[in-house]
Parts: sequence; C-alpha cells; structure tokens
Amino acid sequence: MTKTAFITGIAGQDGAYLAQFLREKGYSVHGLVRWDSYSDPLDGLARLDALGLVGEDVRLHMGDVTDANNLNLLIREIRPDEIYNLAGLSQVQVSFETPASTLQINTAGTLNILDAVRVNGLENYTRVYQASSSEMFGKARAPQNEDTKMEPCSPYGVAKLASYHLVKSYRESYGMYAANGILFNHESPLRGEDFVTRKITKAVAAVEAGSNDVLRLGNLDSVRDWGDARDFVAGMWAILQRGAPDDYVLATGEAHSVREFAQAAFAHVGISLEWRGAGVDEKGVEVKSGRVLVEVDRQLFRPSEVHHLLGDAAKARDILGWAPKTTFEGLVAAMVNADRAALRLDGGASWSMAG
Ligand code: F7E
Repeated sequence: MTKTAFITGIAGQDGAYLAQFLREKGYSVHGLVRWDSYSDPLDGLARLDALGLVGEDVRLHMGDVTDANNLNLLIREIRPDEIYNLAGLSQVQVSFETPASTLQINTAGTLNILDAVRVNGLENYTRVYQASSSEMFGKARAPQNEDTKMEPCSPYGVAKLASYHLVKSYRESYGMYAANGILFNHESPLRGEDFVTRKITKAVAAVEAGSNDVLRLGNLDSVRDWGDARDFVAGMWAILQRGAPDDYVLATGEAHSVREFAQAAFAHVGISLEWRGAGVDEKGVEVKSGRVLVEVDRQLFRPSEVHHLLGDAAKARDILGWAPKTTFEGLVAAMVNADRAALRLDGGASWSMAG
C-alpha cells in the first residue's frame, strides 16, 4: 500500500532531498510551505525545482508550523503515515538576534505538530520524526552521542532541546511513535549560502573564475562534523521504520575546522593556501602569488560559540544499519563543482561575496 508522508520545511535542503528519497520509495509526499516561498516560487521552491520535483510529485500546502489550527486541519485531511518536522529557523547566528521567534518556530511549532497528531486521534497511527540537532550539545565535550549531557549555548540550541524533550514526553505520555534524529552538520550543493560551507565553496568557485574579492569568515578554529545531506535523509527515514521509537545521533565521526574546510575547497581548484598571523589578524594567503584570499571578520563571531562537534553514530550504525557514504573530500569536491557549474551557467553575472 502507498504510504503518505508529510514534510514540514519541504522547501529547505533536507526537505527537498527527503521528498526525492521518499518519492523514489513510492511514497505519496505532501509538504508544508510558508507563504513567502509560495509568493516567490522562483526562489522559495528552487530546491524542489532543482531536483525535478514538480506538479504531481509533491503536493504542497501553504501554512506555517506556528499556526496550530492550520496544522490541525492539514494533518486531519492528509492522515499521514509519517510526519517529518524539518521546518524551522536553522541559522544559529540569527537565533541570537531573534530568540523569541526562534522559540516560537522551533519549539512551539514542534508542539503544534505533536498535539495535532494527538487531538486528531492519530497517536497510534502517525509516526513523527523530529529534526533535533547537534547544536543541543553546545559546550559538551566531544565526541558526543545519545548519552552525552546536553549544554546548549544558543537560543537555537535551547529551542531544539525543548523540542527534543517534547518528543520524548509525547512518546512516553501518549505512546506515540515520535523519534528524534540528532543530526550533526550536513551539507550539499543545495545548502543555503549563509552557512559556512556553502559560503566558502561559492567564493572558491568565484575566485577560480577571476573574482578579486576576499572571503571574510568568522571563527576559523570552530570544528564541525560535516556530512552529506543526501546520506542523512536516508537516516531520517530509517529512524521511523523500527518496531519502537527511539532517538539516534547521525554523524560521520570525522571532524574538521572551518580553516581546514576552506583549505580543502581552495585545494580542489588547485589553489594552495597557507595561514599567516593569528586571531582576527589571521589570513589565508595563496602560496604561489602571496595574494590574500581569506580574512577574519570580527563581526561574524557569535556571542557564544559551540567549539567542537564530533558525533558518535554507533547506535544508528548498529541498530539502523545506517552509515554515511560520502567522505569529507567527496563532499567538498561536490559542493565546489556544483558552484563552478552554476557560475558557468549564469556567466558569473549574479555572483557576489555577500552572505
Ligand atoms: O557554522 C563558523 C561558525 O552556520 C558552522 C545548522 O544546520 O548545523 C548548522 O549550524 C561554524 C560555526 O552552521 C563563518 O561560527 C566561521 O562555528 O555553517 P554554520 P552551524 O552553526 O554549525 C547545526 C547542526 C544545525 O542544526 C543548524 O541548523 O562555522 N563560521 N565563519 C561561520 N559560520 C557562518 N555561517 N558564516 C561564516 O562566515
């Protein structure tokens, strides 16, 4: 029988790849899209478009996770077998500037979904996946797994941690199949340009094409466990296929600094970088020409930073049989190559270092 999935945040990186993955598995896919994605479909739905998911492939519904009534009616109408709650404010830096709306979207939004399932009497029918995040670990020592004490240090991390507990609470109180995927950073060519990986790969492609701009970054020492979003959406699905709900870390188990990511991305286009100076005066310099390609910008530092994220996904490997396929080098290469191709397509006309 055809299964039905409902994805909130379907217009985002993970939503688009998950929709593609589920369509390939024969699911009927419904997605929640905010009005601004609808009103500017060229921009808002660009990722679904890029994956060829148009027309009949996904049924899009206008709405918002903060609108409980809207969600309630949609979930009653769709009666999904599986809900993937991927909607949310995903930029940690922005969450410091808009903490109240971050909690509204990333916590109350989750509550609205869980409650819509409950009040519609679907608690024994609909399975709920919650996009929890490694940002919840905050200051906790690496490596982190499901048993690590969580010490979030951003409004984003706090909001996600509250949602994580709501999921556990609904699972225990109402017997719902509700599960957390605690995902470490996962990237792709569809990543937004304000995340550090995509900002770097876009800049590298531009430098190769002749741009004279300097790439300005914040904390180069920050260490992240970066995986490929396409591997991770398969893990989200696997989390909902077990006999009983549980929470799982998804991560690659390999960590690199922002500095290393930038170095690897430039190396991919044949530019060898060396680092000179320290702190805010540190610069990434092209070995061959002595030209400065990377500078540190104090404005891009966060009020409080998660310094070292490195995931231990042994539980997902042992129980779900999940393991990422893409290597760090493979991810960097895929992202740089996609940005090179995009630049060739638009002739470099719309490129800018901003973001
Ligand atoms: O930052 C540093 C920055 O914004 C990574 C989201 O998907 O993963 C993501 O959150 C690191 C941070 O991702 C720049 O300070 C340096 O230490 O790419 P990011 P994130 O904050 O780790 C988690 C798991 C999520 O759940 C989130 O939704 O890079 N960094 N220079 C910079 N970061 C940005 N954005 N821009 C810079 O110029």
